[in-house]
Amino acid sequence: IITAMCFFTLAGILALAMRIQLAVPSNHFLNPDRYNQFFTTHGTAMMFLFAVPVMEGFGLYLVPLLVGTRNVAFPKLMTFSYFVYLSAGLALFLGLVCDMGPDVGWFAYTPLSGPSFSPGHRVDLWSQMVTLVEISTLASAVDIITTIFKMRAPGMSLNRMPIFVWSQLVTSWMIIFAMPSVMLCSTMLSTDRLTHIGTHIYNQAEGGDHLLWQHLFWFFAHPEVYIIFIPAAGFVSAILPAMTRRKIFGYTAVVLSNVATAFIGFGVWVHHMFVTPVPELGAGMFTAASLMIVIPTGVQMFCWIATIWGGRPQWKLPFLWVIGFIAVFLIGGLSGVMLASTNIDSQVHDTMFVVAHLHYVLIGGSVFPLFAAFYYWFPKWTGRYLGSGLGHANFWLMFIGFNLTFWPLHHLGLHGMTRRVYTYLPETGWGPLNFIATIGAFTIALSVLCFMINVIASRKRGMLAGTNPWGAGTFEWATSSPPANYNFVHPPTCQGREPIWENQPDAAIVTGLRTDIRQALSTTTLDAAPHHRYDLARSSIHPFLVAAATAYALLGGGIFHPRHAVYALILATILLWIWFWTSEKKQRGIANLTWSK
Ligand code: HAS
Ligand code: CU
Repeated sequence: IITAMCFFTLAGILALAMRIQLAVPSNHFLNPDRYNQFFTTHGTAMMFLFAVPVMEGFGLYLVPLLVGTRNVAFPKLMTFSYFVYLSAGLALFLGLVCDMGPDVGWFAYTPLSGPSFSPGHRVDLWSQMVTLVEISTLASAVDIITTIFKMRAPGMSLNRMPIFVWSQLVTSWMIIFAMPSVMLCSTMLSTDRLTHIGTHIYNQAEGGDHLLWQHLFWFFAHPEVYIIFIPAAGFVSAILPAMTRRKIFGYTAVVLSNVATAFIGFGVWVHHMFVTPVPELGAGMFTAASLMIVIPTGVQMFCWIATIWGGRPQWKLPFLWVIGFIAVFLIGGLSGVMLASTNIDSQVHDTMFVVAHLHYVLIGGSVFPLFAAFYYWFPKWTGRYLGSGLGHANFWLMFIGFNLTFWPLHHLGLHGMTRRVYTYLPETGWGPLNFIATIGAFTIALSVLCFMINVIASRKRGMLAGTNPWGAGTFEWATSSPPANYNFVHPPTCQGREPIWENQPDAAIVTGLRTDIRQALSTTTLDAAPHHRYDLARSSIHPFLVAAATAYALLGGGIFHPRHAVYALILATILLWIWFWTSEKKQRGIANLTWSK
């Protein structure tokens, strides 16, 4: 989570530079080449290195606590995933510093990103870091799914799982189907580009197809936007019950909406390609699917509103951020509905209108809930509240700054201002609105600064929060704050969807798990009946070494010479062999646990 926030800050600084460049017409703060590198690195970092990883970070941290277990299923895999992710992020930003920042947009369309239009190593680095970061994302997704399916507290059947856990489950499954698509297309881009391999997969002149790139990329990238939004919606569903003193309205409807969003989300990708030659009937199908996805999102929205309506809302900071989210995301969702129409889209595609839409949904739909999550779970991490004064400054500066920055972009887009062009002429009349947007961007930066100061100041000196500061009903608050490394000495059992509220005073706890080694209880997938004791991995250097070999394989092989990939593969095989050879025996037979009342 912290690493993702660092990438968020770096990408944010790039955005400020772009906004300075666009503040007035015919500006020369950034030259066109630098501008191209900045917007590409900004988009790449925000989508690949911030938004998805930060949500997975929350998943890896919170899922074990929420399902009442001691750890994630595969701690070593998580370590591997982290270092692969870190190396991908460092590669991107080191590249930028060395004037090797990618400059073809975060969706890197071929043939622009192919060898003939983008010689040099900028795109090589980009495509390999994308593959690398998705290896990490996949590893985390596998870890989260296994933890959810096999390690829930006894009694936590699937229909009692907290909605945040559901959202992580759905998201992780989406990752498993979406990420291979982008890994495939970025690897094929690399083989097209590498002179030693020299395939022509996207090369129209040699019988390849450059539109194949767009299909494979958007088949990943559209689901990706819901991979970011669904966990954020999970935050909202987790926070609202505690803030309104009631259970979520329409649990089943919310869960099924998430599942439906995941399914429909794989059937809308062509709405990013309406201006390519797609057959009219096909385009119509994708418009229909894009409109259909509004239904599950709308169902969730109305369930949240009903929860607030029927509860006793407490205007604390996490709740304020949730309200901000509902307002801002609604606007972004509605511009999405407009874009889903081929007629409108063919007019505003590639203009600032799309930029306005994507920031309303991404910042509104995931950064606002993310801040709600920070204010809500900070006491879990530190035992202290985040300060209220700086918290309110953080919220209001963000809310005002955000709308100042991105509302004008709707108008600019409708007036024809295209995205990804480094400047514009004074005669266009776009100056004043752009200037307002730049002021807004700096207001957002100020807001994030307030947040950072708040975190640093509150970490040691914030108001003490106690074990269950919000009076919430889910298991993460059933242990001390901050929790010990093993979360629970005696893991709890579960008798309802909000177990702290619903468990009888004599509810059983799990005893008999060893405390001298990392041991957890494995339960059955549907009903979470105790099954066996499960010894978790010990601390180990191997995941780090395998991650380093993986990074070397992709970056060395893709940027310098394919032979590096071969060396790295041999190295990684040896390292993996040692990893598995030295792993502890996992199962210790069927559980003979004592249950104490
Ligand atoms: Fe989007 C482009 C359509 C949701 C993110 N989207 C993007 C890009 C990003 C992004 C990053 O069809 C740009 C990528 C790039 O770099 O080019 N989007 C939609 C639709 C929805 C939607 C229909 N998007 C998201 C979410 C995102 C996200 C969530 C991230 C978190 N988006 C598009 C289209 C494009 C696009 C086109 C391509 C544009 C182009 O030309 O490039 C929906 O999921 C939104 C549903 C939510 C709501 C609000 C709540 C619902 C209620 C129910 C009642 C509403 C009704 C509608 C009945 C709608 C309250 C009434 C309709 C009226 C107009 C009044
Ligand atoms: Cu889309």
